[in-house]
Amino acid sequence: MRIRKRHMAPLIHPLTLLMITMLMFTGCAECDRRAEIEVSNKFDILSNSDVPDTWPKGFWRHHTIDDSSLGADGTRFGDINGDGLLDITTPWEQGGIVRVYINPGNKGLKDPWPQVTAGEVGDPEDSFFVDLDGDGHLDVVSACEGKTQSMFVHWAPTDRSKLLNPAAWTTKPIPFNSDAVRWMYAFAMQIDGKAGVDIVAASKYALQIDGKAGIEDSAVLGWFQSPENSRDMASWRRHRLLLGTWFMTLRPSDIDKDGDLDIVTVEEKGPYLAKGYQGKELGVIWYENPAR
Ligand SMILES: [Ca+2]
Ligand SMILES: [Ca+2]
Ligand SMILES: [Ca+2]
Ligand SMILES: [Ca+2]
Repeated sequence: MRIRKRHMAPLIHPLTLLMITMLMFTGCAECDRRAEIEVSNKFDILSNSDVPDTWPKGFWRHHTIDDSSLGADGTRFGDINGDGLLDITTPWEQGGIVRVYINPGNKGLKDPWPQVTAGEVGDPEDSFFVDLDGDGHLDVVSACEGKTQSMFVHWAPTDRSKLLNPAAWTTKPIPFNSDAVRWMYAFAMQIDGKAGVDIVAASKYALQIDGKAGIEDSAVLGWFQSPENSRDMASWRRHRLLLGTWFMTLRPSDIDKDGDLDIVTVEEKGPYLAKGYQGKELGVIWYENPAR
């Protein structure tokens, strides 16, 4: 979401000013709201009408799928309703929601898409589709940074007719016995060849936040091991693979063509380096799967 600084102070009618002044001294909730407005007037979020129809002029035309929340982040595709058209899942980091958008097909493609809030979590940075319990219905996993620092599963309704009903979705955290970390990116991959599909996830360094997570071990690439019953959240286990600094995009790919999936990462050099990681080169990196 782009923001721009306002060029002009808003003109305020004298009566409006009087009302605001009166409200400022009443100590009511509306006062707080007014104060928020005063602060937010410093910035103006671009609305649809502010965005040019095409960019560069006359070329690419923009169509908004959803602009109703804040901080849209790692958008990913999947056909969640089985109609052959790719749908979208997007976490809204500042909005604290994870949404699924149903591709309406050619007729409605240029309008806002039908959508459902699959879950409400803090600071979701990434989300992706995966049928985690193997029931034939794609679920959504979200990875959170900020102060939340958790992974969540948003279990999809088994009744497809309820896909757009937020009450039919169930959000559960994946607990892990370790310091919390600021998760940046995650994807599904069968790691151990056992039980269900597992989750590979990576994070970025974290300063101490509310007494959680030090910088020395918070930037990690690791995986969450699915138990036999993936809905038994308490039985999920996390395994660390290695330390890093600030993992960005992750991709599974058999880079060396030996028959197992390796992991491709992009690692940014943050201001803090994890202990034992000083001097390691950062950039586009692939980690070879030791299975073969
Ligand atoms: Ca679809
Ligand atoms: Ca499922
Ligand atoms: Ca597994
Ligand atoms: Ca390989």
